[in-house]
Amino acid sequence: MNTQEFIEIEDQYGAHNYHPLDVVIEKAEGVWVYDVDGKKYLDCLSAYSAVNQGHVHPEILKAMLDQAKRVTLTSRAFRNDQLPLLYKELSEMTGYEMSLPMNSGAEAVETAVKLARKWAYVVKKVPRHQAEIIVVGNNFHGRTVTIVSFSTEPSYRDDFGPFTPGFVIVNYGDAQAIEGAITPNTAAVMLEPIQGEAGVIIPPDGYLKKVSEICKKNNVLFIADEIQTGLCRTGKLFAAHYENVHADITIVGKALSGGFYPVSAVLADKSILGLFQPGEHGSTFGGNPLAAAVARASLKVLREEKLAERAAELGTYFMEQLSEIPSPHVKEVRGRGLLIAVELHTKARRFCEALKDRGILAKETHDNVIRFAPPLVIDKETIDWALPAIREVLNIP
Ligand code: IF1
Repeated sequence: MNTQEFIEIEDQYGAHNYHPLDVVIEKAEGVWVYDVDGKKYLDCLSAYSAVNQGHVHPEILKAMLDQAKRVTLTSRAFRNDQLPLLYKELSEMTGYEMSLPMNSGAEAVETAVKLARKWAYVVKKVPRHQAEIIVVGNNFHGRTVTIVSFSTEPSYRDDFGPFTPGFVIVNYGDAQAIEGAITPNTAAVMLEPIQGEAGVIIPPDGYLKKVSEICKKNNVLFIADEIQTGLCRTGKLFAAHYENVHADITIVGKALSGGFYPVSAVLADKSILGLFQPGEHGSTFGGNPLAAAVARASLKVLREEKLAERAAELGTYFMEQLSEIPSPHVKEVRGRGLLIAVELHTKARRFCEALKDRGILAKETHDNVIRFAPPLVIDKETIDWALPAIREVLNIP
């Protein structure tokens, strides 16, 4: 079957909860993906930063296959030989004493919300069911009803109420607004160190540090959602590290599995994660041996291939080159590492379609922004290969 035939089947039988580009991918390797018509594309989305290690990384594939032949799922009613090793390797790599494994990013965000609320009631003595969590405008933390309860994007929340209470929304980038929103019932502040879905919004210098200090001063937990910005994407292990901030709770997902399997986790010290008692929280697949083996291999690739340093170096180069492209459409080029946005004066969709026609897959976000976030294993030669096509597209009438 060809592209059109696949699309017709998808349109007939599948819910239309996305508006994907008309490319039907049948194979992927490294930074390249291949469609059913035999066309080759440079992936500049990396499945929203889940494929930092490159598509079908051989080491992660081997770890997955080897583990799948042994045991895939034990449930947490019993123990397995992979999860303890993942716990230890996550702690050594991130500096957190403990972690709690889940599956999707949203599940890990929900876990962090429950953990912060429990900490408020048990440690801070906030009266039960009055805990407040401060979040920021244009946030994206997932799609569950609780999470969209504090979304400021009407299409993500308006048809899905009634909503979960206990969230206070302030402007992103304004540390004083956070201080002003703190009450005796505030459990935590939760935010993305860089707002991905909002269009790669980078906060003012010092913002994360100030928020962290305000949280410490007011006995409030700082929760960093690094599901998209973490694990080397922005040129450091965590984006919060650009300001030397070590959040009380850090949430990871996506590249934790290199795109092979849904694996997420909440990272924190024992004084916080030690609050969960047996049976209070969990999930069928959370912490399964297959997920743990895949995550261990994914983290190993990040370390051994020095993907943070690579993202920093190649991201700087890519952004410099993009910034030098003369174009009547470009308003701003911004980013950190290989999380790059080209903001246009106009809607970005048609430019993404034109890029697709030239063998580059990029996705528009928030209407006017083209996100360039290739796998971190990209090389300078491939960036140089892509630039002429990007230059051409940024100058279509
Ligand atoms: C979609 C967006 C990106 C995330 C952050 C939590 C989650 C995500 C910072 C939830 C997930 C994904 C979800 C996917 C598209 C993509 C996305 F455009 F939706 F917002 F990346 F920018 N925190 N982001 O970015 O993790 O439950 O998806 O594993 O829902 O369309 P998840």
